[in-house]
Amino acid sequence: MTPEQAANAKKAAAYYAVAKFVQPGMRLGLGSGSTAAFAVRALADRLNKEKFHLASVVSTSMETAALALSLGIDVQNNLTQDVRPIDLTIDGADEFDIDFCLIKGGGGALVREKLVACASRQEVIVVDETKAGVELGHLSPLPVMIVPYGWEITKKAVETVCGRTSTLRTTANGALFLSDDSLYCLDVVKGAIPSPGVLEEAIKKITGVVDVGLFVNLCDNVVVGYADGSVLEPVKSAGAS
Ligand code: A5P
Repeated sequence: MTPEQAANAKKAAAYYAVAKFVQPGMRLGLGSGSTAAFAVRALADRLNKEKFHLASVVSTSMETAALALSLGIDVQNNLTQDVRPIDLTIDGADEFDIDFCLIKGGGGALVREKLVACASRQEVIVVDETKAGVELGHLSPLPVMIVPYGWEITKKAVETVCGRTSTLRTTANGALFLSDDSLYCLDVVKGAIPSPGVLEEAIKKITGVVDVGLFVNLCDNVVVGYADGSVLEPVKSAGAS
């Protein structure tokens, strides 16, 4: 896909999801990443046109909060008790499988994204067509957020549990990547993840790990956008809980 086709696909999924799932009066969660950014724009467009009120809007990253604010959406940047339970969160993903398990964290926002997903009654994932897999792990590295202190020890432990090497994430200009919560990010190299829940649990037991980009049983709906502007909502596999 060209960058323009990818943008078309992301935009189509995001605008469809906002039109279909957002209702007046809801408590909303806003995801992070380039597809979720289209959802923020779609929400701003709907609010400007339809002038309805939302009970609350919470963001999963400082970047999303800044975008929402710039578009006139009254957003808060912390998951406080008064915005819970969230009725609906619309977020992106790096990969989804037939059970709607996800890999997230390509943008390094996975800890906040998982906190918001766990607090949400409905999690809708918007993606372009390149994110669909039968089994997780083949399309995207697996992000693991760790505390900076002792990171080399944590990195080794993560690699042992995953049976694969990892790299410490850096930014485009070569600086160490730091999340909104001042965490480092390990990217475990691609490879099959036959049991995402088992791997998630094993990685989370490692001291120094804050969370991993495996989202299991947290996604209710997926909206896939295509380069021609069409969208599809795949059905969750019958085996999934
Ligand atoms: C942010 O940390 C991620 O979880 C994003 O939701 C994910 O990387 C998808 O991003 P894009 O929509 O930019 O592909």
